Amino acid sequence: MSMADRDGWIWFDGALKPWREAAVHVLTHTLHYGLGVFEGVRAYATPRGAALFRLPEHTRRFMQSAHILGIELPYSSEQLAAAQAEVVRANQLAQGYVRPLAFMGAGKMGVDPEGAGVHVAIAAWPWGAYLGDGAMERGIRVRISSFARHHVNVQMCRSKSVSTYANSILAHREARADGFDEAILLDTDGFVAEGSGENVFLVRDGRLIEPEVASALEGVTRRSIIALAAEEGIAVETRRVTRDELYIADEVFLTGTAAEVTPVVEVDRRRVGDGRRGPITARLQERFFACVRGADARHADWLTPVA
Ligand code: PPE
Repeated sequence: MSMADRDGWIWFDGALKPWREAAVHVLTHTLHYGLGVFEGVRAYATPRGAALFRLPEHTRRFMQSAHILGIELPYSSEQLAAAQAEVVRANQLAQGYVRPLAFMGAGKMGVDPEGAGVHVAIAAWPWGAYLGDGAMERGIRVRISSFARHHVNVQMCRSKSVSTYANSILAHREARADGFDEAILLDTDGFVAEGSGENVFLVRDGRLIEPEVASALEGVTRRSIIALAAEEGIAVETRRVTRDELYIADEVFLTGTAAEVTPVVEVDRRRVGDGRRGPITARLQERFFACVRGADARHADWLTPVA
């Protein structure tokens, strides 16, 4: 079923519209020039009904993404947070994925977006395991991309910008065509940056290591995992990471709203650890899924019930 042809409701410029009517003109500025930002937020089924995971953090990043690119959002963070909950409710989702998007309109053509107009849409739909069924237990196989992640002065990576994802698509397609599940990109200095749609972690000698996120997105899932690791007494290091360090890591995993916490068991046809999900990855997955399902009272504040 096409994403455009569904029953349901999409919040579009301040009000819910029937799903099929949430459409734009072909001369929409962002379609041509790529100035736009988005978010991805998961709603999970909890004992209190559907709840959005870390809604304030995602909403804040949405506002900051727009700020970085000079897009003036015509809504407050309170309005945007309320709208995201409204979309989950209106579509009667017990769980799902919420996609806020801000883009420049069809007011004018030409690189200068002044006068194009800013639009905001929020859709939500059910979305299962991002990297395939069974990936959470079995783990996935990745390759280092031949494409570099953006230099920090090419595409500013603190902004979750639509244009960043052409680079992600190149990397992901290359990896899939070569028989891998996902790509990990290096930065322009050759150090590990991130997955096409995920942050990367590795485990060495019981310590959790995350690459510096200079040319990666500051992931909300990543931040949650770092907090959970600290509670588990696992030391966390942030520093530059090389691709060969991934080859000799005891464990590697990816984090993201869509990918959640996905183990990596092979990098560039080299087995990671013993080729199976490692114990620290399994422990952090368990903690993460307890939090998102509302089964960990310590992190009840990470959930915003939509009702
Ligand atoms: N890096 C990239 C490039 C990225 O796209 C994501 C999320 C992350 C890191 C992790 O960020 P966070 O979700 O805050 O933990 N990728 C989104 C888009 C996936 C898609 O295919 O669309 C997501 O997971 O929602």
